[in-house]
Amino acid sequence: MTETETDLEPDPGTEIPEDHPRYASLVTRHRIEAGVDAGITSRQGLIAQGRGEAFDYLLGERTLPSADAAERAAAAQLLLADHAVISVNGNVAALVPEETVALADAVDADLEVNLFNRTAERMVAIADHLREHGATEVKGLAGDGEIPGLEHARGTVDADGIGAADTVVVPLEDGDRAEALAAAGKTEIVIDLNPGSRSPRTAAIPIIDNVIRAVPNVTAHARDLAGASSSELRRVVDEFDADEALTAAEAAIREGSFDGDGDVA
Ligand code: PTJ
Repeated sequence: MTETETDLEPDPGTEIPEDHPRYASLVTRHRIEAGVDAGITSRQGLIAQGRGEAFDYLLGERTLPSADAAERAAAAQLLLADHAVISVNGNVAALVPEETVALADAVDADLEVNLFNRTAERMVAIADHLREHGATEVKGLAGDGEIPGLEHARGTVDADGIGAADTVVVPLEDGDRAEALAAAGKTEIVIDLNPGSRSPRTAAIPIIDNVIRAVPNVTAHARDLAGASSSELRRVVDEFDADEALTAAEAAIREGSFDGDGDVA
């Protein structure tokens, strides 16, 4: 790590023992907390993480088969796209910077910082953070485009990034923006733990999974599908049923049991 590099790992002495039953959840919390301290994540990001965590708990903190199918369809859609962009906000940057850069490389997508609570300082801090984790080009700072139908700062995008994209990955997206992006004709891939949220319900491909598990799994599927023909990729996308995936996630949440594998502590 360089001197300027942002370290979001636990400080020595506050490390979480790997055999703790809630290890993954506690590491995630720490990363978000450190993201706030580093000026990457907004304080609202802490609340968003808490909300997501509650859904993840009810899902058993696992990738459902329906989410895995969505992740494969997302990989196929990204490989089919003419111009794919992965939107990065303060939570995604704190939780999965390296994994997001790896996904962009695997599917030849652009990375664009796009914030709900946009400040110049956070835009720059996130772009730097992604570069420190291997990104060569990060869009978002030009801010010379608009998503039609949104008030100024929330609609600001790069004209040659999200503005020109045919496919966008929007993890943890706000419902208004997800609807506006869909209305602008983008094929949307949303990652969100809440199957009832407007964003995944708007998406062509809703991924109901923790971004920590989802991003590397989309990359793994993309690597697996790298040699597939366009028609094979199209078939993977067409066979995916968004409504079915949302229903399966909701059923897992409503019908889950605390006695199962996702035991509680
Ligand atoms: O960095 P910014 O300014 O762009 O702000 C980002 C947040 C996430 C704070 C902003 O977009 C926001 O306020 O989002 P919401 O409306 O709170 O929605 C966040 C959604 O993400 C909720 O539906 C959560 O369940 C979900 N979520 C939270 N953590 C995760 C998650 N989904 C997947 N993985 C997570 N780790």
